[in-house]
Amino acid sequence: MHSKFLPSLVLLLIPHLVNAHYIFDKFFAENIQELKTNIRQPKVVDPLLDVTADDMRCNVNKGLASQTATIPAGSMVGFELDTVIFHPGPAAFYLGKIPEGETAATWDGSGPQWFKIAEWGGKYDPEMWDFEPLNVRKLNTTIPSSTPSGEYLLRVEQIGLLIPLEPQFYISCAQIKVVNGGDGVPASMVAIPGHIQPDDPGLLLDIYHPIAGTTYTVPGPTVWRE
Ligand SMILES: [Cu+2]
Repeated sequence: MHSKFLPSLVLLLIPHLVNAHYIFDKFFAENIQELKTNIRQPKVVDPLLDVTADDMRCNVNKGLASQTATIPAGSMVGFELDTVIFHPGPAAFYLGKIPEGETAATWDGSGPQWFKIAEWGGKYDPEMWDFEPLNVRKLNTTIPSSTPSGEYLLRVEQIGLLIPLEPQFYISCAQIKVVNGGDGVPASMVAIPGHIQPDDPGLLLDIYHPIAGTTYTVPGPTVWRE
């Protein structure tokens, strides 16, 4: 590691020597708190490092989830971590539409079925890039109200940019069933992997050397909300 990164890294890591990573291990919604049984629980706390791997879909899991949560379109959904997000970087929520013949409890996440419904980015700060989803324990948004009814995987992707040129991916999937949906047609549907290229500028940002006047674009497709 290049020594110029060291001071900032040490500051970021000191409070977290015991558990230097984190897992989105709980789901919540308007009437649901700390549900673990609809999440395909990641096997280990370590992040994924290869954006081109199939594991990018839903992480390496202990197994499928035993439950699928029913969520009205237009209502809130979120993920909660086992700690706070302490690695600066962007985050996004995706919905994966379950293909014909599958259910949320069986689908492996393959095919161009995914669309982004929310994202959290960063802004320039002369000291260090300032990312919105930092030091929070929960991320949440609403299911777009025109989302068609049916089963989906809800996927969170938070990208830790603490080590320049070595982005870390923190990913979990929750099994949900959207009810009272609309007739929207999700746009910018993508396959995972394939949703982010390894040379995406949003992965290669050096957060410790901000350049004035630059902006940050969260990796992946544009957000669909109708
Ligand atoms: Cu970590």
